[in-house]
Amino acid sequence: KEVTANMYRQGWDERNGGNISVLLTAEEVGEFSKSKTIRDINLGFIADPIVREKYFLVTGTGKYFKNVKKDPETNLGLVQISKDGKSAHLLWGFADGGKFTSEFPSHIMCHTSRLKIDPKNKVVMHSHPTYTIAMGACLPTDETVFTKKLWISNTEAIVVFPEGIGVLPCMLCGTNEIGEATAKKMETTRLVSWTNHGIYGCGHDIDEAFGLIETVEKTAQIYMLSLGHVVN
Ligand code: 2HA
Ligand code: ZN
Repeated sequence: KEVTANMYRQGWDERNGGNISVLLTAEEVGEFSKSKTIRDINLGFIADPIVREKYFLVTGTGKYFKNVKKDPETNLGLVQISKDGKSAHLLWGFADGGKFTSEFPSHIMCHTSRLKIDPKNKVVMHSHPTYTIAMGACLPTDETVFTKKLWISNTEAIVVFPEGIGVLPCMLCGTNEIGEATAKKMETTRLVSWTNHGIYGCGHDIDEAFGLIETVEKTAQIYMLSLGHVVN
């Protein structure tokens, strides 16, 4: 609730922009792990065995970050991925009959990639930070170029994301294809820029995912304010 409100206040998540998913343990889910399934929601892809039967708290499709705090039960949902990886059991939330974000394929595929190399990964976060999108629009879709421009604009950048940032060209969002491409990049980096759209970040907790995106955005702001003419 706090992070969606904060991201909205930053101006990164206009209207229904942005989405977040958090992997929860059975202990964290508590009594809800025994809840009867409210309904099953088709995933539209087959989830990898590593995320099957796992619980995710996720933002809803068409829902606004600014509204999560005042009405979490409508704007968020708690789901458990089915045993066969084809659907998600809704255990709580999406109270108006809604469903998870259109970017859920990307989220689940990114969780899959990260869990395979980092079992502590819990959070996947997607947002539309203004300067990050502007900077990506001014550069070739080349992750070495993007990464180096960020690193030379702000010394914090290389400290916070020494593995660099992945870059995808402008692609149709909400599809399995962009999910697969993002998840592939997430095998080597915790950050992926979607050219002309936004960014993905992940981490062990909400602070780590948010902090990565926040650092990229601050650095992109510096880059854009210096008109890309960083010479020192
Ligand atoms: O949820 O951000 O990428 C709306 C979006 C689509
Ligand atoms: Zn988006």
